[in-house]
Amino acid sequence: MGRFINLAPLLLFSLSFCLFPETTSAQLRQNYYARSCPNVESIVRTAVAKKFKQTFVTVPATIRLFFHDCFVQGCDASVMIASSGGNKAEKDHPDNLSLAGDGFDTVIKAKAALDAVPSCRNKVSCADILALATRDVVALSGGPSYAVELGRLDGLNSTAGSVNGKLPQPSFNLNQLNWLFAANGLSQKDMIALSAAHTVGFSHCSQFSNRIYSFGRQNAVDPMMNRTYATQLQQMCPKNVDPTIAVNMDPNTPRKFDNVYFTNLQPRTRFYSRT
Ligand code: HEM
Ligand SMILES: *[C@@H]1O[C@H](CO)[C@@H](O)[C@H](O)[C@H]1NC(C)=O
Ligand SMILES: *[C@@H]1O[C@H](CO)[C@@H](O)[C@H](O)[C@H]1NC(C)=O
Ligand SMILES: CC(=O)N[C@H]1CO[C@H](CO)[C@@H](O)[C@@H]1O
Repeated sequence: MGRFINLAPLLLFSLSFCLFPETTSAQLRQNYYARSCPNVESIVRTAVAKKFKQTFVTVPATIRLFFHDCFVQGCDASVMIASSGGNKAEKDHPDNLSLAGDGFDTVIKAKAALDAVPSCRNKVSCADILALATRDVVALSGGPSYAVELGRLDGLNSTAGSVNGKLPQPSFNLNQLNWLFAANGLSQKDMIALSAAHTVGFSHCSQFSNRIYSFGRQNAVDPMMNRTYATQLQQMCPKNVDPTIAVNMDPNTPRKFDNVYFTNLQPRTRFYSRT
């Protein structure tokens, strides 16, 4: 991976913009590895499918890893760099504490499969592997498939400090979410669509317990919340639950990449009293 330098333009779901306008930007394209590693897509897909059979966690873990990688210095796989000596890398920032190991393992396994093919050895960036693997886990769990443009270069630089302020917090309001996504070239519509990823995977109860137990002055359920969903969350996350407990964000179809996460969120009433 040493030959890849982090000067590539950031690309997330084919919305690209230039982080370093002073450098010439390489254009990503679907057939980037046509000569060096023509079977890159099938090799990655086979490795990801094998990992998926071992554990479903592969799906949410890979998707979230891609998201966290892309929002910090672009999609350069720098989230995977290990800390060395006193240098804490991105993955050691508190916001990464809950990144599941299976996402890292998915990329490592796919890279090993590529490196086992002589012509592909050390040719494909981990950033591209992560982008392909994310597409593949979405499709494997029943979501849509899509073409992925390639040619990302791996970053060599990863610091825990670089994560500060780059990832959205569950406490963020709409303006804060819009602002953070806009900083990545993404619209409010993109932000909402991408949040659909929460149709798979876990959240620790502590991330949202205020919404189901101690919202506002009434110490009650957030009145905006879908009652059915709030009740399901309360059942899975009793009051004063062990903070290490994590629950399915979509309790209805936790292993399907579908739109049920959005259905779950539909509010009780069309008339909001809050502003
Ligand atoms: C819109 C702003 C977002 C916020 C505030 C947010 C917040 C969170 C939180 C609090 C968790 C639970 C972490 C834990 O307790 O362990 C989580 C999990 C997750 N997030 Fe997001 N997220 C956002 C956007 C996204 C986006 C854009 C994606 C990907 C496209 C994504 C993918 C995931 C996945 C797949 C999980 C489950 C991870 C697992 O089970 O291992 N999130 N998110
Ligand atoms: C890594 O990034 C940090 C912060 O962005 C910067 O101060 C440092 O010089 C970079 N190191 C290398 C080797 O590029
Ligand atoms: C609330 O969530 C449930 C479960 O996903 C869903 O069936 C329902 O349509 C949602 N909306 C309302 C208004 O209850
Ligand atoms: C998956 C992973 O590497 N998680 C790390 C996130 O940061 C914490 C704190 O440094 C590490 O202990 C985890 O291993």
